Amino acid sequence: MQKNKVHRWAILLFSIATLFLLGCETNLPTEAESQDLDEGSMLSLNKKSSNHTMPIALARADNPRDFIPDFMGETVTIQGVITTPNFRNPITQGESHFIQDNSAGIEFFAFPGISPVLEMGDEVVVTGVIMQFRGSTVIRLESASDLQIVGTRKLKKPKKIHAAHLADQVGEKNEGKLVVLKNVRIVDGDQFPPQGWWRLIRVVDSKGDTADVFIDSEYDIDGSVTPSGVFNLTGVATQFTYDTPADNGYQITPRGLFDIE
Ligand SMILES: [Ca+2]
Ligand SMILES: [Ca+2]
Repeated sequence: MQKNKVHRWAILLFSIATLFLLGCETNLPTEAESQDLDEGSMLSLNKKSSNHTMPIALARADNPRDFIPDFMGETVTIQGVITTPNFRNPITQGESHFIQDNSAGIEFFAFPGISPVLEMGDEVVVTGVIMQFRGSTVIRLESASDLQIVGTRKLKKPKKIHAAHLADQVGEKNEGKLVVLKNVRIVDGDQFPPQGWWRLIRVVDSKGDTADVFIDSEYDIDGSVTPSGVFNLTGVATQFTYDTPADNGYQITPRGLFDIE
């Protein structure tokens, strides 16, 4: 009898503690706070909010760090804004974009015919499977009913970074985010690709560090004149590597000539 009483008290105390912790965890960070949260600390946040979405930083968490997302193969729901045009041919390759919330950014992919056509600025709620492609953490849409466009938003200003922030290992922290490299120039000898071709080129910043720039053939940069002077380069921080661990191959991918100013 006494033993049962103790047992019930233990359950009651445990329940109170759990409720308290859940209460704490639903206090999601403010915009300013979440900029400072790294992926590890986001793990302490609750997966659920009122609409059962999780912060993107949590969806792409990698803790302890092995450059493989902890939710690999699992289904998650996120909410964010589409920051890029389609990186692929929608008919043959499907929809490929990046999505960002206040905590982080992530690549989005859907095979042809599954996703509605998405535009930059669309705010979406997506349920998908976390996967990895050439080192990039991706949320893959499995079914049309798992994506809702819930509004349209003005894109936030890109995060200012230096070329060194795309270096091996450290680049992971920015992967998926819209970023800007201020006052860069193209490394001598590198050129934009001809029309219809993609190419990896390099820029150098005022600190003398270089960053890889992926010029996609889907946009209007290929075939245009290579700038000779200094400019600000906006784009999404991307990754492409065949290595294990996938801790290198970070790049900036501009979305068009409007990202070069
Ligand atoms: Ca991991
Ligand atoms: Ca990665």
